[in-house]
Amino acid sequence: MVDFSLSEEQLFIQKLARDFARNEMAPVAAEYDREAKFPWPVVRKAFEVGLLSTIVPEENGGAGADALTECIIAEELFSGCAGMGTTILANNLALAPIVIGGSPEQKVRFLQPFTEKPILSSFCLTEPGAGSDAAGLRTRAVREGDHYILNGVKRFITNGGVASQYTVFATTDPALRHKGIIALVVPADTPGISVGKEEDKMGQRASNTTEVIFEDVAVPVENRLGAEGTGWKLAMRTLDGSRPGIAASALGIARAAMDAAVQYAKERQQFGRPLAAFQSIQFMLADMAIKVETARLMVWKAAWLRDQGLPNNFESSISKAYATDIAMQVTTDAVQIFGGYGYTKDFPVEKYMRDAKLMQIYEGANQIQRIVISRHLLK
Ligand code: COS
Repeated sequence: MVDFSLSEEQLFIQKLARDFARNEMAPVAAEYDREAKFPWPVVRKAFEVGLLSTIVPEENGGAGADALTECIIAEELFSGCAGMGTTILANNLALAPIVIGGSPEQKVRFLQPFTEKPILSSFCLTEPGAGSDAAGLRTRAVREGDHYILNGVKRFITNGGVASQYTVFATTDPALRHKGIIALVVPADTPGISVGKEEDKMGQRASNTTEVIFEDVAVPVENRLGAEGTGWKLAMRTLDGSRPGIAASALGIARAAMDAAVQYAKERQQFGRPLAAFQSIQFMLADMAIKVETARLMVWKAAWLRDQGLPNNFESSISKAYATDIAMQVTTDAVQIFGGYGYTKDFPVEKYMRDAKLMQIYEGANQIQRIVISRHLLK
């Protein structure tokens, strides 16, 4: 049986997130983007209405949102502002390894605080020399008694400069590649941690992207998630879970761009008729709808599999590559329909286009998704 209907709870949260995006994010999105300002007021409001850290399980005081609900929230938030959406959703990415691999005691310690106050967390995997080749990471964790001494640099870390807690992937022995990787939960006020360069980005400028530097940081062994050597699989399982959410986020940007283009095509008059009366424009709008609707089907399938406890690595990567690619196409076409006005900052479509670009790059570049997909076909 296939069922596309949402539960009452999902419909409620969809409306909540849609209203939040419309009322709290979209009206200030251009300002935060222009000034690359961090959206603390929006983060606090998101916490108040229950849209922050939604991944925290109910037994730890959270909403315990499943993968499909996360996707529904992501689509709505990103239709309001992708930079703010990334800020909010990066929290779930950073907390996911704890939800998946943490002990009951670790869940209380490291998840519960996120249900009590509006604080942020970062997923620290990427490094200057290890982006797509994540297993080549070099951040070193050397065991000394009941602590690991952590040394290394993480780069392109969302919420890096504003987080209270980091989920850090490090290696006990680089020669072991993925088998040497461990996951550590590290409070941001641990001595030896500093925030490095903040990126000045093309899009998603309301989000905070920085280096995080670890210099002789002593982390208790009890902060390790799972056994030694299991950190890599935890990272991969986390990404299988989060990539449909990224796909849904891209879908939110694409939908917002399509809605703006439809509206503009009905209003803008040329040659004595609205743009929408020209078949060339109608076909562009139709192609946008085809892409948005088919992307949502793939997103929901990838999330549904996850919620059934079924493998979704293949579908997760397809959803991520497809939805983020169509977001780039749809936003580019939206700019085209707006013409010269679309290229100005007087209308939101140029921002959608800039924001969409990052979706094809982060959380596994789309080339990486195609590696994953083709490995499934060829194995
Ligand atoms: N779930 C569980 N295990 C997985 C897995 C998954 N989704 N994907 C891979 N593995 C396992 C493999 O089965 C293999 O295990 P064994 O050693 O037991 O056989 C191990 O992990 C290594 O896998 P593989 O050989 O495929 O590793 P590669 O170094 O070739 O890398 C990719 C695989 C490219 C998929 C990985 O490096 C990747 O996802 N890179 C992108 C990283 C990323 O998304 N960065 C963004 C950070 S968050 S913004």
